[in-house]
Amino acid sequence: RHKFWETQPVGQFRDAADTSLPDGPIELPTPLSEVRADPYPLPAAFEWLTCDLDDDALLADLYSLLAHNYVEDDENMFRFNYSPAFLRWALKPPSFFRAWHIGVRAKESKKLVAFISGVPARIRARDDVVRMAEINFLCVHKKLRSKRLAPVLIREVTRRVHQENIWQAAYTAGVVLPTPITTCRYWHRSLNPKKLIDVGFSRLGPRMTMSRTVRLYKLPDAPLTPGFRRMELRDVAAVTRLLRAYLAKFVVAPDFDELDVEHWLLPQEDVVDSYLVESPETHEVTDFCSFYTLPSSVLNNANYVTLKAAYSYYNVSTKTPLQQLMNDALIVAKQKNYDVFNALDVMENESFLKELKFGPGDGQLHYYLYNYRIRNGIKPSELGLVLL
Ligand code: MYA
Ligand code: JJ1
Repeated sequence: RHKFWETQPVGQFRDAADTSLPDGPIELPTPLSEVRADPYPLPAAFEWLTCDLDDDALLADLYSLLAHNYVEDDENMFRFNYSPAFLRWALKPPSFFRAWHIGVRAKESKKLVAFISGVPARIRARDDVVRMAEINFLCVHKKLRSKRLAPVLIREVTRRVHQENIWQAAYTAGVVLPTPITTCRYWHRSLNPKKLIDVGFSRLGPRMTMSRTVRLYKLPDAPLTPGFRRMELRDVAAVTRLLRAYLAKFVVAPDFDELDVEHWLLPQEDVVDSYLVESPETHEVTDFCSFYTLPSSVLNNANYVTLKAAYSYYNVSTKTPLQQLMNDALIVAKQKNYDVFNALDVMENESFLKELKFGPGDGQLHYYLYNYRIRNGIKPSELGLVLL
């Protein structure tokens, strides 16, 4: 059934019943001298390209490949439209490897036709902090689909990760592969219901009019919690402490240090936004919330070309109730003109989704680890990891 995935060190569907297999690496590292030294062969018309994302022309080519060929919903009405600034942020975290930004070009035209990337991360699974690659942005041009190029890209990124003496990876996909550690659902909170209905993202509920719907989703003009403000560079240490203590509660979560927090959570216009609550009395940072910006292209609509979506990222509440904190996140997203606020049912998100008028989407997101077994998997609420 899975000619490629059957050959890989991932949980196989047939092992699901075998409770004797231990948690942890599926196969041991091999000596670096045994890691294949040269790139896997590509069909003759194509060549590998290690991408320099500081090169604006190359970044524009990557942006365009993804904008036209990356992930769509099941009815092909919307397609993710990651911005160039977002791609640079996502692919250049602390200690990134340029060799893990892997393109495939047509030899003759030099056109970028496929891509896959990895970035380094420390991810904790139960008590074990593991150096991993986070694999993302796997894309093959629509005209080159179903030619088994994806397995070549995956083998090549694996080889380059192994060259750095890293033997595990984490990734997400909308498709079912062997074998998810957990399956999450997307939830959506309308901020601009009229536009969402006009583009077919949502529908008018039964016995609802447009004006009742607009009223239903109305939000205050400004955040309600005293001391709620944007995160700044001076907050990195306090946010790192909050986040580390919080993520310790989950079975699988990133192990963030201050450099990671500065990169992944310090606000960048139209890329990532973070807010916190600073106690007006003690000036202590007690709560934190964040979202990233990922618009989608609206395919085939006469009135609109893009949908501006915010995606819930990492949130920590110690004093402000999580529901109140996320309501303030919705308010700032509305102020900033987002059309919809999306969240997965990971971490403690279930505790506010229904109350804050999120509704379940038609999309699922499966989480995977490569060469690391977690027997029986975990629940979405046990997952403390959000990939972009
Ligand atoms: S998920 C986002 C993936 N991208 C898209 O969905 C964009 C639109 N689609 C495309 O560009 C193509 O359809 C892709 C497949 C490129 C997805 N993850 O070349 P093929 C398997 C893993 O003939 P194509 C993300 O970025 C499929 O089961 N495998 O197919 C995370 C089959 O294998 P098998 C996938 O449609 C990526 C084989 O590929 C996926 O032309 C994590 C068919 O190849 C998928 N999303 O191209 C990658 N889709 O026969 C794994 C299909 O066995 C990383 N396939 O069923 C693993 C860790 C590596 C590092 C390890 C380090 C230690
Ligand atoms: O956005 C998604 N679905 C939307 C649009 C559906 C359009 C028709 N298919 C959706 N809308 C309903 C919203 C409604 C608002 C009011 C309250 C009730 C709900 O459900 C879905 C997620 O739900 N997105 C996708 O399908 C995109 C792909 C998701 C897989 C992602 C793979 C990621 C790659 C990893 O790096």
